[in-house]
Amino acid sequence: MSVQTKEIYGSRSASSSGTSNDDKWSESLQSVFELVLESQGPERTARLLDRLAEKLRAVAPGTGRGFNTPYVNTIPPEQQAPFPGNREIERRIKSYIRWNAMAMVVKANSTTNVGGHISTYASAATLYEVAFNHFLRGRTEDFPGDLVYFQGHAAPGMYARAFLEGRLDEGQLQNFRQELADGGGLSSYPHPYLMPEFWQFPTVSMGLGPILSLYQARFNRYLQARGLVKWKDEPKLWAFIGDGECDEPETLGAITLGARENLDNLIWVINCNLQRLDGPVRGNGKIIQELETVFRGAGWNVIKVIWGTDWDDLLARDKSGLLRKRMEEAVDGDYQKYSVEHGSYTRKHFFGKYPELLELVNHLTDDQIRKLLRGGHDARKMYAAYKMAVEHKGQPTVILAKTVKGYGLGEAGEGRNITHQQKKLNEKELREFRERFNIPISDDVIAETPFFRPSPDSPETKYLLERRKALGGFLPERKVTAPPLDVPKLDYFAEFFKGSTTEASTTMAFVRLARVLLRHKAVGRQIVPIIPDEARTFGLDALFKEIGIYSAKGQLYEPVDSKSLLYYHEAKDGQILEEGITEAGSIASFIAAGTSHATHGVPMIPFYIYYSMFGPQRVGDLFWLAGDIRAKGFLLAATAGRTTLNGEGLQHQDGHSLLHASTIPTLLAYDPAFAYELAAIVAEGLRRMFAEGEEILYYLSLYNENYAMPPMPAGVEDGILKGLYKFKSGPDGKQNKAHIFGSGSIINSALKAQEILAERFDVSADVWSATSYKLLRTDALRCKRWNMLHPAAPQRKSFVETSLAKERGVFVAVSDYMRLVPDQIAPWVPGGLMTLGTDGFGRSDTRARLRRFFEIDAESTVIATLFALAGKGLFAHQLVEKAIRDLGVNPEKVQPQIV
Ligand SMILES: Cc1ncc(C[n+]2csc(CCOP(=O)(O)OP(=O)(O)O)c2C)c(N)n1
Ligand SMILES: [Mg+2]
Repeated sequence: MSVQTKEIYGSRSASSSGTSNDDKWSESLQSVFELVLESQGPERTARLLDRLAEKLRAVAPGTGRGFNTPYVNTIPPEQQAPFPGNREIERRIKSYIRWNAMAMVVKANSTTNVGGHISTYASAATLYEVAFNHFLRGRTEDFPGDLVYFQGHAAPGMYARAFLEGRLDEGQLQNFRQELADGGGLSSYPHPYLMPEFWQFPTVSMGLGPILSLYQARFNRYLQARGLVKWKDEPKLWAFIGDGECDEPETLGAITLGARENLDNLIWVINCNLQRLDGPVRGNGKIIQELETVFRGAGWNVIKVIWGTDWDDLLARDKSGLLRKRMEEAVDGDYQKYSVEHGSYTRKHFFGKYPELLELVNHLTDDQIRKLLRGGHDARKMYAAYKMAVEHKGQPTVILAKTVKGYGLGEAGEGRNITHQQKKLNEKELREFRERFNIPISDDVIAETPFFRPSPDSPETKYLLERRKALGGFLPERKVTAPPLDVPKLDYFAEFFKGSTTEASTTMAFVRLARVLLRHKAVGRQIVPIIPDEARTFGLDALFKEIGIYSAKGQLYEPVDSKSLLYYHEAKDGQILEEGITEAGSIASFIAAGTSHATHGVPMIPFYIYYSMFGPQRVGDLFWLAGDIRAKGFLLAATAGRTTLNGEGLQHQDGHSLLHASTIPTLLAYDPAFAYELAAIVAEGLRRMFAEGEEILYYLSLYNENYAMPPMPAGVEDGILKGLYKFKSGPDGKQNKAHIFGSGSIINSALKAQEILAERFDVSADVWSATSYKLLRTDALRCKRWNMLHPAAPQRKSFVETSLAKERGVFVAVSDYMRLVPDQIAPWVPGGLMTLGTDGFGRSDTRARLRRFFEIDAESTVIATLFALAGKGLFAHQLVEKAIRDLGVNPEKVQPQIV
């Protein structure tokens, strides 16, 4: 620093503290900056500034502003696209929707306690209405429509709009959250399972909508890259998200995918009303600034819409920068307070901190100060942001729109901490709401909160319908248009029915099956193999080379293993979705592929193969959602079984995911033992889902234990599909009879026990393969219920009852899963069912030791069978005790299940 500059600006230490010195520095830098900007243009200037910032960091590492921009709108007024709509009419339409959305909830809760939300939509109405009137495109002949993820708790707003559009009637609105009422009602939230022609995407479990939208945006690119769809225009994906919802790991955890894959078809609109359910999202900070950092860091285009038009003038006159400074200083807790207080409070506490700011707002009354709009309530600001978002290239866009939660509710909830839960308004509050939004409802009926729909020839209805027509049609709407597929018949899988003496696991059988299917001319191209970084574990790496790994960028590098036959092959038209280590992302891809029949009219067949332990246990809510969204496809729970996956220990060994999976109503859970069972189930799944169009899911456990795969016995197909069939009868002429149900690779314990029982204990045991306890139980429950409700009619018998009716002796079940799995059918087994299973935490050890530890090996199965016989008085208890000793089982050993 020269002596002269030191004189002007003061010494280093003095200048670092004083504001006026800062101003001087700022002015002088500003003039240089303007010169550079004018002569060099914005891009070059940005580069030069970056270089300077780099120099600064060389002296003081870690300095700099990072990823934040000032707390003002990203789009300055002079760059704001003009609003093309009729603001007055749009405002009226929005007001009517606001009213009806509120009325639905208030009405429902005047006679019931079914709940509902008013304040979420109240804060988001402008975000939705500008989008509906100007951006969201419906489905047409050659365009699948934009895909919109509506924030779950804003559902009343979507119903209220559909009412104005004439798509829903008053009776349906009346029955909001009363789906079982006469004439039907409306589901609480977006559930395609419950309203299959209306909702496309379930969103209400926070975080799931956002992650689905990301992987769906990528899946849209995948379909295009593989030539499976040809669209006139590329659909956009819009996800409306809560600011509180951003605390969910599923919301933010995968956003880098958006930038990595240049998903400029994706737009997130985060409604930053600064509140969640209990209170402020970030009372002591600023959620918009925090999210900006995260998204900019992740490579997204960020558009902040913080201030409404009223603030433009104030900011333009803020020459000193003090207003910006004040905006920056105030935390969200302050802003929330300003939204509930009178204008005088904001004048005193916000502007009043600096005398210059008080002067800036001298011309405004307190009421005008109170009404200074936030950006998310200003249609002009939102329009400009959406326009910039849809035109942005190369990156996904996130719009951070600042709003007030419960906007318009006044003292009934606006900006208050209780607002999320508010579902009742008294008459005074209803009148205020009506006045504020100018709803033509008279005093004498207002207490009944009647719905209001302008007549079909009113300017509002005409305008609204014309806008939707111009944009291609109504939204949301779900339509299944996919054609049936000519799926392979059973004979296509002949090789699996023959059996093989070469030892193989069911996982290996599946890999073989996948390769055979990939070659099939009608379904091969539709198959989507999805893997979260475990292809090598499952032996699927052979597919890398054959069908390629999808990558939007192709392969920009020479793979390290390029010389090998099975090299890691990424390609623009690759078929595999290799997701990396993300089970949430992988199942999101599964859901995108498994709903393609409805979303795009293109049937796709996802095969998602993963570590069974990291299935529904890890991301159960997404599995559940797969049922709600009516996804189809195959879920392959590999490395199944608490003891079959040996060595790995407690956190890997799965002995319960079949139970998690069984909870999903549309899911068929199978635990097959042999290659032919697998083939029969997959063939049937293909038929039901892709030829018949059933919206169901198949869940199959796959094991990694090798053994000879037997040929399929005659006439067992039906039993395989229904859940139980006799695989191998015991020898004739024995004193006692028993039946052992085995599943998965543990059927081998049953088979070995069969030999021991015959040779050493004079027991003939039939071995059955139990492929699905869930299906057996569901069928049995169905019969039981029918019988109960038709007590005088001839009583029905379930499949399991019919199958076992003629069998005598005792019944034992053994599997690599918890006892609860076979216990499901115990009530229908003659004389009861003795179950063995892997209850308790896993251990690292060999299969043999693990199976003894969990008491599911052959010896333990023999003991259980003898004990069951003893229980019926068919075998002496002393002899069971002797057998325990002879078989080398320690009766005092540790019990795996401890509580
Ligand atoms: C996974 C999950 N956890 C909790 C809830 C319950 N819940 C519903 S809405 C809500 C608050 C939402 O706040 P925010 O995302 O900010 O949305 P806003 O209503 O403010 O727009 C909570 C906690 C839920 N729906 N999903
Ligand atoms: Mg919120």
